[in-house]
Order: sequence, then C-alpha cells, then structure tokens
Amino acid sequence: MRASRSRHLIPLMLVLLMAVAACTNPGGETADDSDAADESQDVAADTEEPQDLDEAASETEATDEATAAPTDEEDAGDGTQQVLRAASDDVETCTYDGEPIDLTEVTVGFSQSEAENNPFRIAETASIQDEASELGIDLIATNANTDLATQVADIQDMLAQGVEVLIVAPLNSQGLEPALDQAAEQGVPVITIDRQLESEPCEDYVTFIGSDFLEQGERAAEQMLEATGGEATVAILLGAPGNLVTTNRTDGFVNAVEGDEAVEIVAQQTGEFTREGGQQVTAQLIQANPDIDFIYAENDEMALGALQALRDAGRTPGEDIQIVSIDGTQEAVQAVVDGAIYAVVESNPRFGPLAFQVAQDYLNGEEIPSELLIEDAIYTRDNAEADLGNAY
Ligand code: GZL
Repeated sequence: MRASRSRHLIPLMLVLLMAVAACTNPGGETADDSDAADESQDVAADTEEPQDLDEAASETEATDEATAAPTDEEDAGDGTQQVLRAASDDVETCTYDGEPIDLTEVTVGFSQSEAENNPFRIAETASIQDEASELGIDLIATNANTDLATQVADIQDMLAQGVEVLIVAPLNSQGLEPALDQAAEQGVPVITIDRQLESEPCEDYVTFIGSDFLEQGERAAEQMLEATGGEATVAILLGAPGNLVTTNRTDGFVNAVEGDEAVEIVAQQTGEFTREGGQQVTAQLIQANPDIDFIYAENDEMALGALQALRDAGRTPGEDIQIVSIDGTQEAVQAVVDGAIYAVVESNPRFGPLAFQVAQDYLNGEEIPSELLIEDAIYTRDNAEADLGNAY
C-alpha cells in the first residue's frame, strides 16, 4: 500500500468537517447532522470526479458552531447514522501517494469476522452492503464465521480476485498479518472498522473507525453505580478473548470502580459475546455466588442470555439483580423499556457511510487520521422507549 505517514496536526478543514459530522446532543444520544452528513456523502457519490473531505467541507455549511449539538428538532438526525468525533490533536495520519482511484470504478472487498447470528454483525454487514449499492460500488463480501484462519483466507481470496480496496472487521487484534502483508504487497489499502489491530498504521492498514471501548466500559460503570446506589457485588460477562474490544471494555469498567470499597467484582468470565455463553456462564456464577447483585455484560447477546439464566434460577432482573450491557440491539433496548436491563451503552455498527467516505478521501490523497472514533448513544429508562427506533 503506497502511503506516507505523518504525525502532526491534521488539516484544520478535515477536523472541521469531521466535527460537522460529529453532532451530538448533551444527553449523550447521538444525533447526526443529517444535512451535513448526507451532503458530504452525496458529494462523494454524485460527482464525476471523486470528491474529498476538503471539497465536501467547503460545500458543507461548516461553521464555528460545527461541533454544537443540533439546536432544534429539524437539525437532529435520525439517531442511527454514525457520527465522527474530531480526531485527537496528536494522531498519526496516513496519505496515499498513488494516482487517485474512484471507488465506483473498482471492486471493494469486505471481510466480516463473526457469524451473523448477532444483530451487531447483521447490522454491520447490511450497512456496508447498503452503502456500496447506494454508491454504485462493486462489493465482494465474506464472513469468517468467527474463525481467524478463515478470515485470513477470505482476505487472501479477495485479493486474488483483484479487489483494489479492503474494508475489514478484524476478529482479533493480531493474526491477520499474512493477509495484511499480501494486501500491502499488492498496494491494496485496508480500512479497518469495529475492532482495532495491533499493527502498523499507514503500513498494515490506513485507519481504524470504531467506538471508544474504554469509554463504553466507563459509562457502564457509571450506570452500575446509579442502578445499585453505589454498593454492588459484580460479575462481569467478558467478551471473546484476543481483541481490544473485550480488553478495553473490561479496563474501562474495572478502572472506573478501582478503589471503591463498596463495589466488589467477584467474577469475570467470558461468554464469548454469544447468548448461549452469557446464559451458561451466568447460571454457573449465580449458583457459585448467590450474593451477585449486578451483572456487567460486555455485549447485548450475553446480557440476553443472562436474563434467561436469571429467570430460570428464580431471580427477577431489574429487581433483585441489575444488568448493564453494551451494543444497542432491539431486544436489549426493549428489555430496558421493560425494566429487566438497567441500561445499554450503544456500540453503533453502521459503518457503511463512513468506511466508504474515508476510503474515497484517502484515495483522493487526503490525509486520513489512523484512528477515527465515533460517538455512541446510551439507552436508559429515561429514553429507551423514545429511542427504541434507533436500535438495531
Ligand atoms: C464492537 C464489536 C463487538 C460487539 C459485539 O465493535 O466488535 O463484537 O459489541 C460483537 O456484539 O460480538
């Protein structure tokens, strides 16, 4: 992949545009500025020449209040589209130094990591596919069914088929090196979404677009303190091992309660991000320690499995035990509405628009930050019913 790397303040225009796209409201619910976001995305799709963020920015009403939350209803987006935060000041940027490439004239490969029996995965793949068809981009999509060797093979197969850009949702933070090396040899840029690689930005991949998982863990801890009045015996349903989502969602939560003697974490066990895993582990943990009165589930599928295990054991979630989870799936947010789950921190999987926009801008020679974090909402008893339509 032909790219140069810089570590300096990213162009003001790029920051400004990303800030324009990153409209959030004080309640923490995301509300994309759909005019600006749509305009910048439409710009990439509607012109003969590929557009870039700078040009899109000049056509977007970027103002000093660009990062201001929507001031009234018509400015607020529908709450489902991802919005970017302004990149941190000192972030490495990658720049493509080849001939500009128009995404509508090449084939793009998408590598999905986990089996699509999780609404997060279903929504993520749909977002990539929908955006590709919206933009008229030829897409090859693969699914590794939660197997690392399969994901390596999927990517290598797509490279053999001649894809010129790759969008990858990595299963783990390591292990894709054989495929990434082949992409680099072929000069194929890799945009990673959803999980971050422990690899070299600008060499192994262009950028990571995803949530702030440490912050998600911290927000879950805040909700736990609220749900329990500050005193809790906690079990953590860990996500699958080997990725920075699990690591950072755990660290964010554990660090937030460190030193708080009223909060005791008595168990941490992986449920592999699956409903079955959440159910089996919860059944074991509450039998071994009946004092557990709070469960932090690192994704909704495990939280929903925990609900089943608790009810099977005669417990009443929302009354004698509280649960906080992360994702924002329809079923979990409905459980918040019903009072069975206390809160769900959103992890928005709709990467399609940003992934293709960033890829196009990179191929137009724009400097792209190697880490692009998105805003995530939160579903509590105060807003879950009203915002249920934003769940996936
Ligand atoms: C988060 C993603 C996580 C989801 C889970 O970006 O990697 O993996 O939160 C999924 O639902 O299993």
